Amino acid sequence: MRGNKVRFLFTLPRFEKDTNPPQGISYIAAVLRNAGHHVEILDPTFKGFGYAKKGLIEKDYDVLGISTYTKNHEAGLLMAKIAKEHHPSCIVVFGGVHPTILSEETIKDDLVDIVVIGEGEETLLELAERLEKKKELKGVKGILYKKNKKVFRNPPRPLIENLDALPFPARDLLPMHEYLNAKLGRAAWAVRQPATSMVSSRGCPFRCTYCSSHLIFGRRVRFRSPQNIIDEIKFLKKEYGLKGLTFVDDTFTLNKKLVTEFCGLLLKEKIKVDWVCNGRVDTVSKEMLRLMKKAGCKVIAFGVESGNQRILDDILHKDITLERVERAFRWCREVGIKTDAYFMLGIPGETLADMKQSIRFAKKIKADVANFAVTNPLPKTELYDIAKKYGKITARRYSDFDYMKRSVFVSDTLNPRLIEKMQRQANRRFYLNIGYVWRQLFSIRSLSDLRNKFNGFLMVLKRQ
Ligand code: B12
Ligand code: SF4
Repeated sequence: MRGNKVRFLFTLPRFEKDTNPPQGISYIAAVLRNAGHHVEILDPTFKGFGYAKKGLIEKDYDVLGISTYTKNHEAGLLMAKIAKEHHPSCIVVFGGVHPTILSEETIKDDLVDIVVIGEGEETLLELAERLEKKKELKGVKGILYKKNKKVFRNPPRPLIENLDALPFPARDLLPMHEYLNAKLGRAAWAVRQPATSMVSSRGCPFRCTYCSSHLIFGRRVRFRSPQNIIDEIKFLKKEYGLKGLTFVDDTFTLNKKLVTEFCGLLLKEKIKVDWVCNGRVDTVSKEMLRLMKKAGCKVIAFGVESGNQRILDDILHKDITLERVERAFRWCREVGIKTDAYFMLGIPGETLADMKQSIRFAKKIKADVANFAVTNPLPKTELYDIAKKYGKITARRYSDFDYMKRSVFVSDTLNPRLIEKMQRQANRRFYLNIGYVWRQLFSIRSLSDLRNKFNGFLMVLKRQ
């Protein structure tokens, strides 16, 4: 502590390049800073573990906030260990998806002092005020904490109603120049750089069994106003010369009225930005897609997940039909928006034939890019329980839940080797076929198209 000021340091256990700045801790940092608190972010995304370790040892902080998913939770605990060894009196706070869904287990760890459940902005603000005034944590909504080694669970905190009231994320505390020009993901093949990401809503009303999103933000969706999003885009253009933007919302296309208003504002104010977003095939119309295209939308990523209607209905509760998928992809092609299709392989209940059907379907809908993830039923999702009915989850540690790399599910019809083999085969069949290559070459309109295609091609090679 300096005077009575508590110094906060936020971090995340991510040690490899990425295009998406950590929005969660950046929002919290902005809120704390606006209220006059001292905040820093240690983001090791581009510099790796050695940089994180050095920062944890050398920096001055009283409270360390660590954000974790399931996959990187153990790495987060390792960071907490380093911090406690060198700053024994620091308070370690865990937040994010994993601590939220497994809060009781997370707080039991000796390295963890406080767990924040769900959205962190208001909770951290209240926590900061209590800590500065050396008050008790009793009554701070949305936390579990320890006192004399005993765990206390406070009542839950209601979700933030007005997202427009939040400040923009504290991007200035992040290595933004690295993020803005990281030639990765959609920023590499779909939009011009400098590029970054943004969140325009929180929550998703759908019930896909494999998804953890509602566990953080609930099923009721809260939207930022189109004007508030436009203000952030203008700010990013002024500050960083932004040319490309990814909306990381669960389903950007959910509210037709707001999307229409947002596109209208982009066009009215002549704001030139390439943007990409996530959509659901049942939330788009051709008219809406046409307007989105006019307003700068380059790519929509759709979760298709399976080419088998039974799997979509009975296992994933995806509530979409294969006809609607085909139609949405066709509409995108017709209006000139590129498509990014997400598939899951090795879904509990699937057979080899079902996986092959998904690969064929990916080719049939003529997506511009397809991602084939291995299915990892995540803890506390419905799919986790469904998976146990069909077979066995073999994960020994949380880091095994990495759905780009490893399968953790075995059944009579599936095993990790087969699923991983099918993932490689899916990438080969989808990308390395004459129809696909021809379509892609035929769609080159400019030098930047050619550069983006080349970057995309390198990404595919890396996956093999
Ligand atoms: C954008 C995104 C990504 C981006 C960027 C992630 C990032 N670091 O920002 C990319 C593409 C890189 C990504 C990767 C992965 N992701 Co992701 N991702 C998302 C997505 C769509 C939005 C995240 C976001 O920015 N939300 C907006 C911000 C404001 O919310 P937030 O981060 O949750 O933060 C709030 C609270 O959680 C809390 N909070 C967060 N951190 C902290 C820390 C402290 C100390 C406190 C107090 C509070 C707190 O307060 C924040 C503000 O209210 C979510 C879905 C979703 N709806 O959240 C999935 C999601 C988080 N991802 C998920 C997964 C599984 C992954 C991967 C592990 C997938 C994989 N490859 O296996 C990888 C992880 C890679 C890695 N090493 O980091 C799962 C997590 C489920 C789980 N149980 O782990 C989610 C929930 C989607 C799903 N499938 O259900 N992801
Ligand atoms: S639509 Fe996307 S975010 Fe919503 S429940 Fe399904 S997978 Fe999760």
